[in-house]
Amino acid sequence: MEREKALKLVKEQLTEHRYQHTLGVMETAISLARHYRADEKKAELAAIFHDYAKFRPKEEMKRIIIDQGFPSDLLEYNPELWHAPVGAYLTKTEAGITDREILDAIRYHTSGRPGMTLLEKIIYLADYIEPGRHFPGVDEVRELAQESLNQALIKSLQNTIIFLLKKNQMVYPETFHTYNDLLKKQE
Ligand code: DGI
Ligand code: FE
Ligand code: FE
Ligand code: FE
Repeated sequence: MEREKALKLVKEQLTEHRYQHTLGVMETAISLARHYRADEKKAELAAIFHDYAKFRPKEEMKRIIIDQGFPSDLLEYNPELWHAPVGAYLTKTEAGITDREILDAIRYHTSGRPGMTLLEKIIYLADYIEPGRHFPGVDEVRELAQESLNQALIKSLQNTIIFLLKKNQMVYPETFHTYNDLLKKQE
């Protein structure tokens, strides 16, 4: 699918703010893909669709998670986690994108997963460091991302886990599993 068509489909689903974020993720993902020799076209499409489901009603997301057999424990954790697998599903059914690597990069862009692919890592990080993001620690992750995708990912997962702990929020176990998996692979 061409960039213009993909952007048009996504724009209809998002607020202007979230659309601008999506453009930032797209540019960042393409640049990381070039840097780390991943497929730039897949990075572009995964980035464009990564937040496709962000504003779907909770009831609709819940139904899709149940009907499509996504892990039902997701429903016990923060609803912020739901738009990732639901986004992968809707990108397939509504936008007609069938590429497994693209759909998995969308699916795992919030929680991560152990054994993340190169494309999954790129989308996860691009989402975290795109130019519109301004939270504490983001510049450090931007710098790390130029040197090592894994080190940047480890730092961003640490930041996210600490952020959730400080807000007294639960942490989805997959986020810990992703973190542990990357640490294990350091040496
Ligand atoms: O959709 P975005 O805002 O662009 O970013 P995202 O899909 O990475 O969502 C991140 C939000 O999800 C962030 O505000 C923290 C929240 N969240 C809630 N529970 C968890 C979680 N993020 C992770 N990684 N793990 C959780 O358990
Ligand atoms: Fe998201
Ligand atoms: Fe993220
Ligand atoms: Fe996002």
